[in-house]
Amino acid sequence: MTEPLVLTANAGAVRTLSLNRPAALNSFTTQLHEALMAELEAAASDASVRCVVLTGAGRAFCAGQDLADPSVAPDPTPGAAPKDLGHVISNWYAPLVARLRSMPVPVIAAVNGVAAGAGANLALCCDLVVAARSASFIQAFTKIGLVPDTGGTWLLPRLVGSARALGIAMLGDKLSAEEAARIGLIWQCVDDAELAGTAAALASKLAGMPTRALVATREAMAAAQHMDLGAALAEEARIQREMGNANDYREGVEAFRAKRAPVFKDR
Ligand code: T3D
Repeated sequence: MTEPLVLTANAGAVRTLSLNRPAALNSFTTQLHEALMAELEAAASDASVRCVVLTGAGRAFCAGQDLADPSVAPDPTPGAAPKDLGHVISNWYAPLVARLRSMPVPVIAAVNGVAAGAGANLALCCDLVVAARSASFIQAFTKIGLVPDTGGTWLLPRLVGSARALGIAMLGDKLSAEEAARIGLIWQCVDDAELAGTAAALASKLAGMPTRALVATREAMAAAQHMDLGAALAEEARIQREMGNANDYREGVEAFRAKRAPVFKDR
């Protein structure tokens, strides 16, 4: 029997998805895109899931596009027509980013090894990124004559400012997990042996929190990036009105006043 391209595991309300093409460092083929998208859809529509962890099987997180995939790799035959990479991005990577950024639950990237090209930006699209000390992030695009995709042009300057974003993207150098955490590209770098436990603890904590408020926080922060302060304040009022009408807010305040742990159920 062939191994699934995405492994799934459940622990309480946490679903872990592991990219599973270790021999090719979990690089993306069309089939891996299809499998990951299907698992993200399944997690999004399963009310028992309150947090998703994305990681890689084997020694890598994800090496981006599979450059040996004949549907995207340039045809070496003289005079062969170039492949339409715009089509690849519009059909696969852009929908993947949109799916991740609109998940109805928080998503954690547990970066277990190298994250290169689209694999690096796949991780950075997640809400929290925790990486093993031996992991690294490489904006590998310019090395093969491409520009950052999978949200990289949008994410990088927002995460680390345009000076660092341009340095990271233009040079394409390997950035250690430690350095990535130091400059604010990711949330946390931990010792390799602690990655799984740290990601599980973070996921379990998020799964017990008010999911709608967490997701609305992601959305509000993204939306505020292209607003002036006045518009952001108005948007905060609009969202807070919505949160204030939800059961989780009532539960949170009641639990606080009763000095007990809250039990959040909205999703
Ligand atoms: O469709 C489009 O092209 C547009 C979309 C673009 C999105 C992108 O992601 S563009 C960027 C694509 N990714 C890369 O350029 C990264 C290429 N890989 C590397 O630079 C290195 O492999 C790493 C720095 C990631 C890791 O280096 P290292 O020394 O730890 O491992 P390795 O020996 O290079 O790789 C191990 C195996 O994985 C090797 O296979 P082999 O020789 O053992 O059979 C290698 O070929 C394979 N592998 C690694 N990355 C890819 C890959 N195979 C296919 N595609 C890959 N991206």
